[in-house]
Amino acid sequence: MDPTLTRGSIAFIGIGSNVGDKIKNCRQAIAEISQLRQNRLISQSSLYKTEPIGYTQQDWFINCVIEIETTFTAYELLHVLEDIEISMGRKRTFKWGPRIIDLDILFFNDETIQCEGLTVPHPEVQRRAFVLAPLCEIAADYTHPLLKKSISQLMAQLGDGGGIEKL
Ligand code: PH2
Ligand code: MG
Ligand code: MG
Repeated sequence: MDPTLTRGSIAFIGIGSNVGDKIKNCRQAIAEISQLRQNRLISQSSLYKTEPIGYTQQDWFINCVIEIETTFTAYELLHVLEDIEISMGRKRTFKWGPRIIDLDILFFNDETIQCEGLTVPHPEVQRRAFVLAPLCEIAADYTHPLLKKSISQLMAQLGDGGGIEKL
């Protein structure tokens, strides 16, 4: 078989930053993910300025979502994303606290994975306008493998997408 025809997996990655030069951090993360020969950037949403969710006593975020084709497994991709977070200076503080860069696997093909350190689909997707709005731009018709609803249906279901602004 011609190896150039073998296809990898499709992954959607949520990107967020609320420390330092947030836009630059998101762009750098996208560049670093795309530069790996195992990955190919397929599409990229707009950047959004978003209000902090969960722990609200922190600065606003820049968020976006990308779609990649990858020959990494979900676990390999998780570790690659963690390495990029660390190389960009991310320090572990507390759950939902401020971060230079946060790289979350949202979906991996239509797989469901539940193990130490990795839950796919990301369990918060359907509750977060800062994920659904950018996803809607690049994958409105993708069906959530557990909820069996499209991204646009989940967005409509969430209702008020308040607290987010497309840049
Ligand atoms: N990430 C969190 C917690 N809260 N709020 C916004 N607006 N954007 C985020 O990326 C975000 C958040 C934990 O990952
Ligand atoms: Mg996150
Ligand atoms: Mg994370």
